[in-house]
Amino acid sequence: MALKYYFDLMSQPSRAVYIFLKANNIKFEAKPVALRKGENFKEEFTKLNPWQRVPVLDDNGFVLTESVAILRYLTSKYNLPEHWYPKNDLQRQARIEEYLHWQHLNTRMQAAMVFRQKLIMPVARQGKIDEAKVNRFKDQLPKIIDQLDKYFLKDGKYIGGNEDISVADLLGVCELTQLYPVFEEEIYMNNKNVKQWMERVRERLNPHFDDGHSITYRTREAYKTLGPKLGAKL
Ligand SMILES: N[C@@H](CCC(=O)N[C@@H](CS)C(=O)NCC(=O)O)C(=O)O
Repeated sequence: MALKYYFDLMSQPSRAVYIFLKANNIKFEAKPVALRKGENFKEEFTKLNPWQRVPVLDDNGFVLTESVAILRYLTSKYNLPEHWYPKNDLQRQARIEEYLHWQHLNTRMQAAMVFRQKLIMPVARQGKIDEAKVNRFKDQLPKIIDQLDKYFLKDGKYIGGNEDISVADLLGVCELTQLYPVFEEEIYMNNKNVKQWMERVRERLNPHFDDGHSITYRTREAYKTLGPKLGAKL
């Protein structure tokens, strides 16, 4: 099989590309990279991606990093339906691009950092959470959820007023589900529009959405009993 996909389902962009591949019935050879075991720092993986990060796609020797680039590449290569990434409608495409650039310092950064501070960083601190650091990122989230609601989701079922799902919705929802294992999902559950959008995306992509989130759901269950001590056991 020509297409190899390197991922860890605990990584938000990895999940997004995994769900995308499954939902579009694109066959691939799965190459899991366990970040918790430091497999991304191994020599073989570093040769593939010098930044030692997932996701990575290897299409018959053509190696591509960065989830956004991978999703766009797959959309063109497999000539997927326009709704995923509109190629023939400049303004619809630009709306999706707008989110893809905005996400980095907003949904992506803040949700990832809350997760990191609540689960990964306590490993070095005997299971203790630095609440001030958690709050520094968490405090930004209500503003970001509000911007999603009032700007990106203001006139349609999906980001940018689209009637059907795009890569922006997929990446956006996978970022926010990173809050789920550490019980911070009330941040989006309290916003009806954002909550309904997340559920819409999940339903639109199931069974692949839940399959791609199986580890997320399991981690939540384990966090219930172990809390931040779970990080050391991952
Ligand atoms: N902008 C990149 C982000 C990739 C990234 O940050 N991956 C994280 C997991 S979500 C990673 O591999 N981290 C490994 C590490 O920090 O050691 C993308 O969207 O693909």
